[in-house]
Amino acid sequence: MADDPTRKDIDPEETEEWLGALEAVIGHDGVERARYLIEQLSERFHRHSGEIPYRMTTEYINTIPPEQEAKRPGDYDMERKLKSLMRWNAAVMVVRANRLHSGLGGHIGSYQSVANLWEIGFNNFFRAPTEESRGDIVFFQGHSSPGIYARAFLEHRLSEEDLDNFRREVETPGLSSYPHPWLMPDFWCVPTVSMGLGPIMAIYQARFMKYLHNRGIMDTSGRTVWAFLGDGETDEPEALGALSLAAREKLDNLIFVVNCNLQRLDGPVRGNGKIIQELETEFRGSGWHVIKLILGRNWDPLLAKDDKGLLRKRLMEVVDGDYQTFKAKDGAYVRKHFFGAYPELADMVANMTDEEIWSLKRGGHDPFKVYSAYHAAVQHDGRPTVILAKTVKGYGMGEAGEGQNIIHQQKKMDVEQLKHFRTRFRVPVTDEEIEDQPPYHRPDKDSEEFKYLKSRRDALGGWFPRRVTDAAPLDIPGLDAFQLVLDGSKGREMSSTMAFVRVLSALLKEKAIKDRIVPIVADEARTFGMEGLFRQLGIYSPLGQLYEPVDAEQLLYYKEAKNGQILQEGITEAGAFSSWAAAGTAYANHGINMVPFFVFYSMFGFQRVGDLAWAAADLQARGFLIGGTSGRTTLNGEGLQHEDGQSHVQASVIPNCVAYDPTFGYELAVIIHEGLRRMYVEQESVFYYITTNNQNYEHPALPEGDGVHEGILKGMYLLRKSAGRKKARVQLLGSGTILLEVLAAAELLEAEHGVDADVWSVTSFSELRREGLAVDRWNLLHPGKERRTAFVERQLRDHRGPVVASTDFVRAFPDMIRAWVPRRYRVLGTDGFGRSDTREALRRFFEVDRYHVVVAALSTLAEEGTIDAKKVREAIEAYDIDPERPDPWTV
Ligand SMILES: Cc1ncc(C[n+]2csc(CCOP(=O)(O)OP(=O)(O)O)c2C)c(N)n1
Ligand SMILES: [Mg+2]
Repeated sequence: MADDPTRKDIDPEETEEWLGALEAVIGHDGVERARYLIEQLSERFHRHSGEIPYRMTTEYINTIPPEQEAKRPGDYDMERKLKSLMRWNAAVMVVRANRLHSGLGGHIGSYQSVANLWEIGFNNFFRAPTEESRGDIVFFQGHSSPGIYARAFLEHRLSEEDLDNFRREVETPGLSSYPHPWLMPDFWCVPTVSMGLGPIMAIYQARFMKYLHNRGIMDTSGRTVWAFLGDGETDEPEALGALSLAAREKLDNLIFVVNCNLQRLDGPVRGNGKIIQELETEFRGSGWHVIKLILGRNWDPLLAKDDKGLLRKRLMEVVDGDYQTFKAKDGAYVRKHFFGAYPELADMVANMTDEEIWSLKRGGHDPFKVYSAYHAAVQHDGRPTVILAKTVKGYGMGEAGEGQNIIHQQKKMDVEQLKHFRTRFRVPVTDEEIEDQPPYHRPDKDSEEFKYLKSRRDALGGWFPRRVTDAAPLDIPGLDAFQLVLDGSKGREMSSTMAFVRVLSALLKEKAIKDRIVPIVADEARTFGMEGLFRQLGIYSPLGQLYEPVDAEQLLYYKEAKNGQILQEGITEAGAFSSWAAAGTAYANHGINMVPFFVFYSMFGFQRVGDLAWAAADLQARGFLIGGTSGRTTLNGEGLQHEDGQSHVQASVIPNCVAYDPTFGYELAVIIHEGLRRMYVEQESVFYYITTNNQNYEHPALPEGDGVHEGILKGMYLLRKSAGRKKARVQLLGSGTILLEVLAAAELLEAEHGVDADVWSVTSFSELRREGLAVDRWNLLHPGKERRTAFVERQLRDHRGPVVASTDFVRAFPDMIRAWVPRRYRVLGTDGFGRSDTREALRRFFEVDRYHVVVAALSTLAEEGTIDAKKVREAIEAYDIDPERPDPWTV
């Protein structure tokens, strides 16, 4: 209870007796016996009080006692020298960038706090990909990237020019601000910096590696996922939200290192408390192995002298806000305000100089302590480990910001500050050089420094990080593998989700590819009719199935298996998405192509975990995202929070996301087949988002005829050509289930209104838009050359009449192609809040049912002068439409 000064020891003699007895047991029978006795005591206490007699936290000192520390290999002086050069070059790089162009940004202070934590990893632990193994995956705290570049510079992987092009990526092959595989595809393996996403992706990556192993796809034993995160970052729900999965699945291939510099951007993380103690509770409560690394080795002699526990008490009672202030002051201040709180403590340091007091290090800055913590973490079996390492933000920067609240955004250092920093880290550059333009410093390739750096890395497989993409392409089946779907449902009604399940089932029968498929669900498999796969493929569980499933008697029982293929994530879209991203980047991180299909409730996709989708795009993840239950009026009973009418707009802004809103099974089959070809044969870094729905209807066979296949992929094709020769003719466009309303509207127009209607199935407004934009841009930049025509225009130009498009998404979706529609264009969509009712009622409410399509077509024809406005009025009346009702998006 040392962290609660209000608890008084009312009988110290009795306390001493108990403690003495404990010491005796440990000395005589060992710690396991002592643990047994304490547990017995604890249970007895619980029986009497209903409470547990302890807290989740331990003392505010290192978890690993000095006598249990592993000895650190390597050349201490050399490593310190190299680290100092990295500190210097990283700082100079940001300073130079901002001298040239203030506003480019960059961070200096964070790397200074994490440098030692990373260097111990680089010199002793992080394994690079080799022929034998793909090595470790490290999620580096993103805004400390200058330190990684500074290291790559010393490694002669980057040049001075590269460093000068930090954050300048447009005209030059510069260095990206943060780890972005998209921008530096041979370097960064995983993106970080949208805080919280690194940690959750690291957990699911470690889990995916176990999955690959347990399924017998590849041996991933001995490989580790490291995630470095900030203490401020741990406030993001994603950062700590999946901790229990890591413990439950015994991810001993996972190590978190939280860089506890006690500060975030604006100020202290927990000024009035202790972030390390708080995190200790969180992680321990979630079942992790916790290693606190608070004090450097020069505290050890003081702690050894602390027989009354006063120093421990003091360490515990000081809050983080004060610890931060201590580091922003000096040794005299620490003597007075830390040790001076108790005369005994003041005596303890009486013979130390202020400098010696000042140099009492925090654990994260002590290479010996960090090595021993990592060593213990790597050795630990059966559980993930977190290292809570206490550091100083802006370490060594002195007046330039060390421990100051402004340090996070410090991008500049003046000449005097740089000189101080140079001297502090003994960097061989002169005052004159600094005054002129602070120079980088790099020992050349035959220096002892370079040789040392290289030898340490050679022992760990080579330079790091390094992204390698040498996975063999997959042997994908021909389109006829999906013949069952291509032939249509033959009178049977089914949803497009069901058609998708048929496509997936067909793929799971293909020998060459079936093992590579990774079906992922977040507790909605039954919603999508996928429960049949439970038994067929098994649900992955590292424990197998330890119980008799309640439905064991049934054919399709809930089967969990160690080699199960389905990732059933439970209700965590963020987790499922992270699994999808891990599987979708196996081609780079594991050297093997995997084909993930994450099938989810469309509303809880892009808008729920949109930032993860963006990160996956940066990661160059490949795979399929299936937004089931899509369409604002198609999922009708679930109401406002469930009915997705916008995911296609959200998907459309991700540059390498290829999105489709198909209606029929054959469209889906053609799209998925092409996706497989592009992603796994051509190995393009795109991913597919396909919406499916839960409305049952008949699916026709793939129409014969030119251009259908191409049109499906490009985004539109003529589905129904009117044979009529009337004066009034319209072109009706539709997607998803609303295409069915459009087809019905075409019938009504011909039968009741004397208008011929051609109907187009638009599988992708967003792909059509992309093609149109490219054509536009070409035309803009090639004046005088023969003008190119967009696909939309080419498709529509020989078909007479105004154009009306209707979808189950907001109007912004069909509006995407407005620029290339060669005639009057009207769009119908589902702008507004969803609500529950029948599909008919909802479509009427949002004005996307067949009657509104008819009225929109007639109205557009009237505007063009082809028919009389009276005809529109009559239709409005005949269909009982209230022209005075408020706009649906306002109610
Ligand atoms: C989701 C998100 N929100 C905000 C930011 C902006 N940001 C970058 S670093 C930072 C502070 C980080 O503090 P901490 O995690 O403690 O890391 P430190 O720099 O102290 O090591 C913030 C707010 C971000 N990158 N991502
Ligand atoms: Mg911090």
